[in-house]
Amino acid sequence: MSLLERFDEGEIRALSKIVSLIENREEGYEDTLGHLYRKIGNTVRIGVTGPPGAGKSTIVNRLVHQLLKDDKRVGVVAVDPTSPFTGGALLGDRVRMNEFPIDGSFYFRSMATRGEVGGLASSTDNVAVAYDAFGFDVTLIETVGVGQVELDIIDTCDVVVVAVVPESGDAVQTMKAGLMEIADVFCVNKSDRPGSARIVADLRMSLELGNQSRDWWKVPVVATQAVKGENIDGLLEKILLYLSVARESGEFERHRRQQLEKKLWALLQDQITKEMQDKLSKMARIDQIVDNILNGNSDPFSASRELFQKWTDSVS
Ligand SMILES: Nc1nc2c(ncn2[C@@H]2O[C@H](COP(=O)(O)OP(=O)(O)OP(=O)(O)O)[C@@H](O)[C@H]2O)c(=O)[nH]1
Ligand SMILES: [Mg+2]
Repeated sequence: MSLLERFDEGEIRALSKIVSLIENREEGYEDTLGHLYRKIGNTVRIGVTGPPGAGKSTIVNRLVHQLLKDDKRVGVVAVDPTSPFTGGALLGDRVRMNEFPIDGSFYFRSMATRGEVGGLASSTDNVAVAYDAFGFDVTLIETVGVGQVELDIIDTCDVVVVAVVPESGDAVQTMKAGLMEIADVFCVNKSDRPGSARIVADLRMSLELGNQSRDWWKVPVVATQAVKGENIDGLLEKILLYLSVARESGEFERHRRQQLEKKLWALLQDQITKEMQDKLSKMARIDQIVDNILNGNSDPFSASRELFQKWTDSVS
């Protein structure tokens, strides 16, 4: 049987191989994805983001348990900013994820960012496509939001959970970190810690006062103690509520269309850039152009305009 046939049969090792193929962009991965794209659309993607150590992995772990209990098939992608081989937190994740079944109802993959931010978003999205084609009901994506959100989680997920802890500071700091505008559901984790009730109230008030950009959804703030599994059902309830309200309002569909359109443009842009560079580096002496700029005889703006003209002339 071919790899794709085994994948279609629901063999987890085939999924694992395909995910590696996609992640490493091995030859032929685009054709494989093209094939997978024909049968997707049934998986909901839940993103969990927030500052380091907020408890994202613990929350994801608990959500997986809950979803498996509800007879859902679940895939997880954890995007870790460190290498998979040295990241301590990541090894921790691995161990904890080992407690799950290997009967095809669960799969976990972690991906290292290794600094390559741009490519990561599309790799994560592509892996989620494989999960979808494999038949998971839910894909959970964990990513760290440090200062600014590294992976554009909104472009990859249907719903975004932002996890914060009492130690992350108040609503103003959350806003500064850019987490306020991306949250569909807020989760204040480590509710056993002092200051938890205060940050919940603080976030609720800020959300109330801030101009909520959506008239169809009021961002809820849920307090959890993930390490004990406390109120994870409450969190899941709000996530599912968001998804059903989004579907009813048409926002779900609109968002997915927007994601696809963005992906299409990004792919096209990659292709154009590559082709343009290939062509222009044959047609023009880039090193000489750089020399001219350095010598004060040209500037990057006019040089790029001239190069662009050269390229458009060559393709017309
Ligand atoms: N006290 C307390 N500790 C918690 C809770 N949830 C998670 N933790 C602990 O917080 C630490 C960090 O949890 P993780 O789930 O690894 O956090 P994370 O956000 O995934 O961390 P990174 O992926 O490294 O950013 C672990 O030691 C957890 O056991 C909680 O509700 N209360
Ligand atoms: Mg984690």
